Amino acid sequence: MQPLVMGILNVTPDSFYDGGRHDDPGSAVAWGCRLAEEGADIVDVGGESSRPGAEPVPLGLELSRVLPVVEALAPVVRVSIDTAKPEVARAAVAAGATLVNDVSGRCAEVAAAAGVGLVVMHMRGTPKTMRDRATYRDVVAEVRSFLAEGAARARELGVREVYVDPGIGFAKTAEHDLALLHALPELVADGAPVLVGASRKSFLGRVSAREGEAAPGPGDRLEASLAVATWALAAGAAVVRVHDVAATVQAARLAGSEPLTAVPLAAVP
Ligand code: HH2
Repeated sequence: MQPLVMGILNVTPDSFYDGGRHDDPGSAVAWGCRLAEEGADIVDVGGESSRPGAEPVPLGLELSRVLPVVEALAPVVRVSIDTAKPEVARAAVAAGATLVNDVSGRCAEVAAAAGVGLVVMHMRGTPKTMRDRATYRDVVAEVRSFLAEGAARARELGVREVYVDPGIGFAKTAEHDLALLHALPELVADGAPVLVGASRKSFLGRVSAREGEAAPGPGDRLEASLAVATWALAAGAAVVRVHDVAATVQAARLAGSEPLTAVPLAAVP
């Protein structure tokens, strides 16, 4: 199956990369339309940052951030709702979202009741506490069994479209993130379609830092993000969640085409 590109749209003032860029509904909707034009198969709308240390956002505020945007984008492109709160997931689905990106493990019932898809993501604690919980005996085995259980539970509840996501950067060190990416073929072999969200995350700064220099910030992690998206797709991931849709679509056309002779070639003068 052709892999999917999920474009990130954070309607927040404080997301680690796009915070404050689309925090009024008009510019958020315009950016979502642009992501769709660039080739996003799904636009993932979020109203609460889940970066390490982030404070929780009150329910009413999160709803007021995401609902107008979901409603306006749903006729244009497939919309997913990125939330930890079942109430937000329920309202967003009523407004037109057809995929619940459940970063908390609390939204499976909502997806089942509404007949929409679900992303089961691994994390521990909350964004505020998760940095203290990055201790594993065997991170790959523990994440794989967490995701297998979460996917089985979602299917038992009646969710038909279930993605699993190792939760890059969520209660993980850079070493854990790299171990999980390295083990992607094993996670893919477990059977559920895999979603990978590594775009511009902090472990990429660590990976691309030069000896003795400061690690590149989120704005300087595009190349590393494309490398990881390409690796993830070549390893069999079904979805990559990214900030840079146009660039990733280019990479995905090559990485997802087996054989390469199947890459669609445009007619050029
Ligand atoms: N990462 C973030 C948010 N939601 N959802 C899934 N399924 N997988 C992820 O890896 C993932 C996610 C964090 O990235 P971002 O939305 O860019 O930043 P912030 O949480 O600061 O808004």
